[in-house]
Amino acid sequence: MSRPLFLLNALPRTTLLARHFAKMPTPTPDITLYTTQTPNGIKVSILLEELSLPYKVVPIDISKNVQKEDWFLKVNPNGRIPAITDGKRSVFESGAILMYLVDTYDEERKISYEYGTDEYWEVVQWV
Ligand SMILES: N[C@@H](CCC(=O)N[C@@H](CS)C(=O)NCC(=O)O)C(=O)O
Repeated sequence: MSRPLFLLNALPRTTLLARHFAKMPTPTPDITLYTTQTPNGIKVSILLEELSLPYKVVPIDISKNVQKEDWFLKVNPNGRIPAITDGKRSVFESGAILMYLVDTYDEERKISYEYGTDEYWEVVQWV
């Protein structure tokens, strides 16, 4: 008997959808942003503000190579800002952070699009 592969397409593929189908509540944000005033850093701040998410900021002085210190490499082994922690999870790479935040917290789709739509894939290309 052939496997019903088409069913895989019906599975929820994003965190938001998975939670929706499992009727799980949106997690409470516990976000710390490690950043400085650069375009990559600022774009994460903009998104956090757009989603009205609470967050703490730890300024990282990249002129003093703070981003290469051992404690920071535990947050981002790549040794660059921006990075975030959300509870025990850490996420680095500005594009990955944007995708993580909208997928986890933009339940009302204020600034993101439903998975699989034309708009969703257009955004992914820019990210
Ligand atoms: N592709 C990365 C680039 C990160 C990056 O290059 N960050 C710079 C500041 S914008 C940095 O930390 N520079 C210091 C270094 O590379 O040591 C992202 O989008 O997050």
